[in-house]
Amino acid sequence: MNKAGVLFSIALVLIASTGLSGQKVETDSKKMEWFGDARLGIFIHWGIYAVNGIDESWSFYNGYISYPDYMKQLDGFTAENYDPGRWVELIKNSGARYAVLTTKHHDGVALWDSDYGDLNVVDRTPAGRDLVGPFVKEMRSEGLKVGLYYSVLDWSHPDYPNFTKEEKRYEDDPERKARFRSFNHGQIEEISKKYNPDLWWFDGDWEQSAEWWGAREIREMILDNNADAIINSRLQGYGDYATPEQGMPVKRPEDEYWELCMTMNDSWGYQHNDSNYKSPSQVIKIFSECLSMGGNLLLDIGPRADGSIPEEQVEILEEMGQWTSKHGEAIYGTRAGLPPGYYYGPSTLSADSTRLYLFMHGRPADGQLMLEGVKNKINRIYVVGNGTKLEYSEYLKPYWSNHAGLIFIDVPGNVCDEYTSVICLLLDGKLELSE
Ligand code: FHN
Repeated sequence: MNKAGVLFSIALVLIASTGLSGQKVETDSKKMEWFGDARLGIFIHWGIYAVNGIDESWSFYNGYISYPDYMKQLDGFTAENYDPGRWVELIKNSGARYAVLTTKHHDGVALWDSDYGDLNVVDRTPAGRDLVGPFVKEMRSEGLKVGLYYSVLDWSHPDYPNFTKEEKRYEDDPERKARFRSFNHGQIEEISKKYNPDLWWFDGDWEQSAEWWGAREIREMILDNNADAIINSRLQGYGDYATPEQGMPVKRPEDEYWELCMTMNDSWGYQHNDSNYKSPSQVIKIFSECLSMGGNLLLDIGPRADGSIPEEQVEILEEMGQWTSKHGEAIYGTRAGLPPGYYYGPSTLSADSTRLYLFMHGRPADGQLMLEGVKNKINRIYVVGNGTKLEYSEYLKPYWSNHAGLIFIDVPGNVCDEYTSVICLLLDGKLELSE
């Protein structure tokens, strides 16, 4: 690419970035490559809230349990069956290429041996050891990218202004604010030096401004230690990608990079009373929508206080794994698919735009799929993960018209996947669409 081309690409990245989440920084598109290709990540909410099986941090903030009673959970957090090797095996087999572990939620309980204060699982729980390091080690040895979640707000810290919904510690106190900031920045630096995550997943930034958090300084500190580290959007404008939560975008987001974070049931952490799990079929449909709009899915699990992963969650991960391993070519490294109106379902495109993947939930009632507006000659149509060549016919394509015809693809029921099938169209070149 010549110099003008390079400048143009940088400008495009900048435009795409600033459009989203009020981003105030330039994102290096090179460092985002693995993230854009990965498509599936696993979120892990693990903390003392799993002991009672209640809302992480929010349960005391909202007054559903007193703070002292919430903190009594420290005594029950054993991690006795924590097997990071098993966790990573499940994550890898699900088809995820990265995972994000909560190192500290809004309750302030650190999952590692922090030198800043003693509110951590090593000093205050029967677990008695660092729980982050072994996970990071296993992830790296399996070639997966490591994401670490850190809540910038800390409702337990004596110098943080907010305690509960009803009780504030102070409104304006520069000295306490400075003490909190050095604690906060100290912990972030500690994580950076100890574990050097590939991705930082900040949370809780909504309570204060970028200036209050020292967000610019946090970003600089992280990137000084690892220039390739990716930072999510929740740092008051100092992040690299958008993080819609529990809400599927209806239209393709403007942000070049985004990730939907979503629970499997209705809870982030383990809650024995929550059995409202989405089915594997529903999760795969949601994942397909993310893929089709060029985003990733960060699918959450909530291990128990002993470190075991509930069976319902294991089952969803395993079913995802069956599906992702069969349909990998339509998932990893692909780009957003067709704009609305061309095909009534999700779709993706290979990075070189010569393969179009049509996703099909269930079976077509009359055995046919319809596709509009694709101008290319189609060299072959086949079922992904199965290889069966499919027949098709083209209509509304008179010899005198330059407009693309209507394609009807025959899909016999016996080639369909139990969940979502994917049909690949091998094009004669880069995808060209009629308006
Ligand atoms: O308050 C948290 C919530 O507990 C959970 O951690 C989610 C995950 O994205 N984030 C926050 C709300 O945005």
